[in-house]
Amino acid sequence: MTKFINPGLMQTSRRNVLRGSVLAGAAALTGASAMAAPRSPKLHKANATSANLYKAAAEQAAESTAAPADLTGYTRVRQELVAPPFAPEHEQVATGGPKIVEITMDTTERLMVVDEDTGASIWALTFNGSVPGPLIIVHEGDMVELTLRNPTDSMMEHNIDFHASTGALGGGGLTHIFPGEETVLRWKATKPGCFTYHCAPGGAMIPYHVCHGMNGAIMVLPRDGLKDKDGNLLKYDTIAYIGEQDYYLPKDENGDYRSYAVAGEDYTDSLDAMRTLTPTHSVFNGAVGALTGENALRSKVGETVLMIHNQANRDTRPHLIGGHGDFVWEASFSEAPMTGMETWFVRGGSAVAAMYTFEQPGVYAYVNHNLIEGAMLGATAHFVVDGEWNNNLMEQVVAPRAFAT
Ligand SMILES: [Cu+2]
Repeated sequence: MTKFINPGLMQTSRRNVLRGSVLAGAAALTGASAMAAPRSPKLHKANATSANLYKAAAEQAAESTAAPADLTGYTRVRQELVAPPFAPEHEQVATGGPKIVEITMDTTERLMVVDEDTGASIWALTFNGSVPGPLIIVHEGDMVELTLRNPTDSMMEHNIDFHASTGALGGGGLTHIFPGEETVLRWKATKPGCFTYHCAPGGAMIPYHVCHGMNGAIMVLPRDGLKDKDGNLLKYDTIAYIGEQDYYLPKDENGDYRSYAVAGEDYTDSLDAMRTLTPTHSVFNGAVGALTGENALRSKVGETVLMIHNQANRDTRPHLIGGHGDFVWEASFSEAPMTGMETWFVRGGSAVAAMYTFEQPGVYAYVNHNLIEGAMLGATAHFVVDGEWNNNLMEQVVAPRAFAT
């Protein structure tokens, strides 16, 4: 049997030499000059074991004598990924046989404003330039075939760990790419449900990348669609894809948010902020206000929305103020959904689907119902819903007035 994880017996290769330089260069980063070297991010000693584990997992591919994958009966399709909060074109009930779903993602590093009011910003580490990364949708039994590219102007090494996949640290051990490199990973979607994916380069770089936005979700639908507890088909009209992101942004001695010239320059400061376990921001879709006001989600009475909520790092508890989770899948789509939920739970490192049919017009706030995080740290979205008001469900019988004394 092949031993996949064996940090002590790594063969020398070009890639090992490159990764070895990462470990050997474990001196503190002190500024932009240190980042000029493309592989300068350091890993603390305590994280070396974790880093080695990720490196060693990559070796199983080269040394494997396993039989090639049987792709008989599969047809190839390409899925064009789109930016959140939108979903790629897809079928809710699969037609035809299993597919090899080809997707492409770039590990883009970009400066993003987190909160215009305070000037808080971050050199976000992203999949395809957005926080969260794009939503991927396949069916159980399909193959996901990802081409992952690291742009030549990147500062950092990246990879991807799919929680929906099986083996090699979720693919994390097989997808390490340096700036200017690409890799292709194919894996079979055997577990139906919503799942997180995230970058996981090893050691402290794992939370550093995840807390800089490098995460997203994949939905693996049952081939015959979503079902209620009696097996009846449940269809949605639209998807609202919401990624909740906790940021730990460094501040200066005056309490102002620091700014940095290049991605990775904040590494040491960020780790200090992350050690507090107290986020400075917890936002939906990358920034305060990304899904409120002009950016609000739109719907109408009678429309059924599937809200997909991803949180790669931290527990959260979505609540739709004025509405409900008619059907909520906190775990597998193979299980009957919970019904009539007021608030549902997203375990850190997972994604959850909640289905709701709007019955009243108006503005709904969709929040993390830790209300400190919802109202003060940014975790709020709005649905603006058009339609006719139903007085049978709610009516203001007496408008606010002074009461008689
Ligand atoms: Cu990364």
